[in-house]
Amino acid sequence: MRRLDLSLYLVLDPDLCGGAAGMVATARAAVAGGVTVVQLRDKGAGTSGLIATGRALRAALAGTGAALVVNDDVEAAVAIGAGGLHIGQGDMAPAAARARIGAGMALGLSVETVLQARAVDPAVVDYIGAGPVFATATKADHAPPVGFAGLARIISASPVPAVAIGGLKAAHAGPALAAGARGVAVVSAICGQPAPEAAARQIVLALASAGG
Ligand code: TZP
Ligand code: MG
Repeated sequence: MRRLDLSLYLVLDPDLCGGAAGMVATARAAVAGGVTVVQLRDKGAGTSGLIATGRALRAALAGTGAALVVNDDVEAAVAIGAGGLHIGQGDMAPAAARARIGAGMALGLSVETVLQARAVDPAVVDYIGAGPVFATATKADHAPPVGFAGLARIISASPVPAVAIGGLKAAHAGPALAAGARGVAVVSAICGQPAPEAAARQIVLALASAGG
C-alpha cells in the first residue's frame, strides 16, 4: 500500500497527547473524526518504545482504513508492520530507507525548499510533507516558514503528492488545497485538544467545503 489518503494526516506528539496511552487514545478519536493517516512521532522513545506504542496504535487502527506511519525509525516501522515510514532531510537517504522497507510500505519525506522538492525521486518517495507553512512551537528548530506562496512553489516542483504542515488549523484547509496540497498534516490542532474527534471533524468539513 504505497498510496496513502493524505487528506487529514495526524502527527502524534507524546507531550501534547499525554504519553503513549494518550497518543493511542487521541489516534482512535481522531480517526473516528476522519483522520486518514496517523504518524507516530516520538523522538525520545527509542526503537523499543516506538515498537510498543506502534503495535498498540496498529491494533487501535485495525479495520478503520486509516494508515499508520512511523517517523524516523526504519527498524521500528518494519517491526511494527506499519503502512509507512516518514523521514526528514537529515535522516537516512530515501533510497536506503526504500531498500530496507521494500516496495510495499509508503515512504514520506519532509521537504522544506524547492530544491529539495526537485530532488525527490518518485520511484523511491511516495509523498512529501511540505513546509512548515507557518512558524510553530510544536517543532523545535524547524526550517523557515514558507507561507502558502512558498508551499505552492514547493508542491509545483515535487513529482509526488504533498501534504502541507506547520501551524495549520481548520481555517487553513482551503488555502493549503489551493496551493496544490492533497491534504493537511497537523499536530496541535488535534493533539491535546479537549475533543480530538470533534477537532478532526472540523478540519474534515473545512477540507470538504474547500473541494478536498
Ligand atoms: N514538521 C514541520 S512543522 C511540524 C513538523 C512535525 C510540527 C507541526 O505542528 P503543528 O502543531 O501542527 O504546528
Ligand atoms: Mg526525522
